Amino acid sequence: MLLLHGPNLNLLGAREPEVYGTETLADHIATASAAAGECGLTVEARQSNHEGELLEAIHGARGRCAAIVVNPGAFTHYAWSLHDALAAFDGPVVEVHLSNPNAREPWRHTSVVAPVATGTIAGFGGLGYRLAIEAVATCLGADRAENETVARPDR
Ligand code: CA2
Repeated sequence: MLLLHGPNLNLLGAREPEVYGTETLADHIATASAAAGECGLTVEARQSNHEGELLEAIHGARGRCAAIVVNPGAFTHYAWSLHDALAAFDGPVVEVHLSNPNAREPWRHTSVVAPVATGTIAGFGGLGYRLAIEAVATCLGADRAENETVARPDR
């Protein structure tokens, strides 16, 4: 699965710890990778400050990655190109935010990613990544069970 981070999240741990915590991006990737390992999944982590690079990463995940966990940073609130790219991805998409954008400035209350995400986890800090991986694993497990039922309808 693809774990994607947007702009400025490479600076985590360096500033605004009261909002985003003291953990670094590497810490969150380690949390997600450990949780994924427990579920038999592997994590491919990418971060970019450039919208086009995030789009390329999403396109590159098509047909190759089972799911996407994405914290789009401030692109969450206006990058419709991310919305369109994620809409073209065939698999669970979990939107993660360290803070709770709905409890912050009004401009953070809109997510253009949320309408194309399977679900959103926000406000739980680094725990959100573990919760996101558990959600992905559950979604993928449910898909697998459904396919088995279709493939073997007599069982
Ligand atoms: O809460 C989140 O995870 C956000 O996606 C973080 C974004 C923010 O624009 C979203 O509204 C919510 C910003 C990340 C910026 O991170 C920094 C970390 C350290 C220093 C400066 C910025």
